[in-house]
Amino acid sequence: MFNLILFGPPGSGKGTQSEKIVEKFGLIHLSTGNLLRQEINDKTPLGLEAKNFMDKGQLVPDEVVIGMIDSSLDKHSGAKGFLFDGFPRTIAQAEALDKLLALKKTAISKVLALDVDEDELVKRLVKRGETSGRSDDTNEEVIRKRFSVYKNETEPVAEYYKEQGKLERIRGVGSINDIFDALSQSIESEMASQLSAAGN
Ligand code: B4P
Repeated sequence: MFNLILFGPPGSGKGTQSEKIVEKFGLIHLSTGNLLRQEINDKTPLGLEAKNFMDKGQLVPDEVVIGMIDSSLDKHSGAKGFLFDGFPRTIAQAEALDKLLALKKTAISKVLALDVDEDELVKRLVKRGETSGRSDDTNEEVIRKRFSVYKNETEPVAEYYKEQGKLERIRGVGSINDIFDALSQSIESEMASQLSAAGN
């Protein structure tokens, strides 16, 4: 299996690039942000709980998102691989993901981190807020809160995967297609080395 994490701060383009990656490489797209927004739209108890955290720019509790990922992995047991978008966002989530994948006799193949500076991110999110109807994008204070949560709780996850030798940083500024080309090259080279390792 080929399991990829697309990592980066809020608004770095994870959702945008994920759609193109899953189409090209045939991976199953697991976006915890999308899964949570679906629960909110469906007005489920989980969605109502999650909305309280998301509207304040805070992370939803680990056990909630880990449970969602666990059941999504089970739903797609025949998949050739997964693209994790916006997950893991804490060290506890990263450790839980490693355990869930080990149970399925697989592991994370690669972590691609999109690097974008904060001023560009705020610009993108405020612009998206004008049309998306996402309540976490309309207030600059909430957006800034999401960055501070990212720095404190999520950025250490990059170090976790760096220690495993799986992290690669890609510049996330420029045209969407140029960034996609850089991501694709890295995925193709990792897939090739996974195949050659399997052949040895
Ligand atoms: P997410 O849904 O993951 O969203 P995001 O981080 O805000 O955005 P993303 O990086 O996907 O940006 P996008 O491509 O859309 O999280 C939302 C909230 O859910 C979190 O704050 C948290 O509360 C909760 N949550 C989610 N997962 C969780 C977890 N694992 N644990 C706990 N809580 C969790 O791009 C943004 C904008 O930029 C778009 O408008 C796009 O058009 C534009 N854009 C993209 N690429 C561009 C480019 N190259 N140039 C110019 N603009 C570009």
